[in-house]
Amino acid sequence: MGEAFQKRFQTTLFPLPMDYPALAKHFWTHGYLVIEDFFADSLMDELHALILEHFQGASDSCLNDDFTHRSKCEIVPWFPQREGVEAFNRPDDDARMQALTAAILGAGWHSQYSMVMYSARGTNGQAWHQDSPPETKDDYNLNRLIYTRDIVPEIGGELRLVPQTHLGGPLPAGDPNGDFDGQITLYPKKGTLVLLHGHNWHRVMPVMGQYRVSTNYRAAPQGTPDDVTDVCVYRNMRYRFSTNSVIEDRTVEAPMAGT
Ligand SMILES: O=C(O)CCC(=O)C(=O)O
Ligand SMILES: [Fe+2]
Repeated sequence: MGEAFQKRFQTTLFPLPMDYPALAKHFWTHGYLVIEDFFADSLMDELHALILEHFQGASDSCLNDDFTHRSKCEIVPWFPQREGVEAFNRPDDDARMQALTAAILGAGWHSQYSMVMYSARGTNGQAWHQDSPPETKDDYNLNRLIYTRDIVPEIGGELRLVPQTHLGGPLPAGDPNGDFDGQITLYPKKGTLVLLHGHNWHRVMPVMGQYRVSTNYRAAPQGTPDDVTDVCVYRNMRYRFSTNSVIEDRTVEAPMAGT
């Protein structure tokens, strides 16, 4: 695939009917896929209002302080479908979303959960990570990320990723936020759908203005364990959420000055 074609493909507004096999091929080549204007503004506004209502005034993290400190992750999650907030079923039930997911994950795929992620002003976003260990190659999640408001440079919270890293191994140990050759930065707009392989190296940039919100409809192929994302790989550790524990310390000693 030529460079110009790739660029166009990543940002084009896909007309209906979508070419699901071509989109799935693009996803499996690059480890991600961006489709602008996938969801109507009216649905985005409705979900956004519910998100703001939920987070109004409160942004206490359910993540413990040690985790927040070590992982450089300052995002507050909310699982609206678990609380019966029905409007959040609509993206999940969308026929195009389901067809696209099936084209990527194959028959028998399933939705895992939807998770709204809220980052307050002045927070760090998320350091580089893989949502699950890449060594078990066939166990992975698909992030189906929806943005109810534009991600813009003035606010921050850009999604940064390294294409094709879903095909390789673990993130190298090192600076949790250090740059990589070949990294790209996405600015998803209101209504954009970003599909991202859980083994792809990705991070969320710091949030400078107001707040930042994304909603992740996670899905997985048939046979994937429900706890596939229990262990997250960072550049300084592997962390198990169910036990709130660091299962591998990957801290790299900074070289001594003058050596
Ligand atoms: O909020 C985003 O843009 C990406 C968050 C993320 O890393 C994830 O949902 O796995
Ligand atoms: Fe992630």
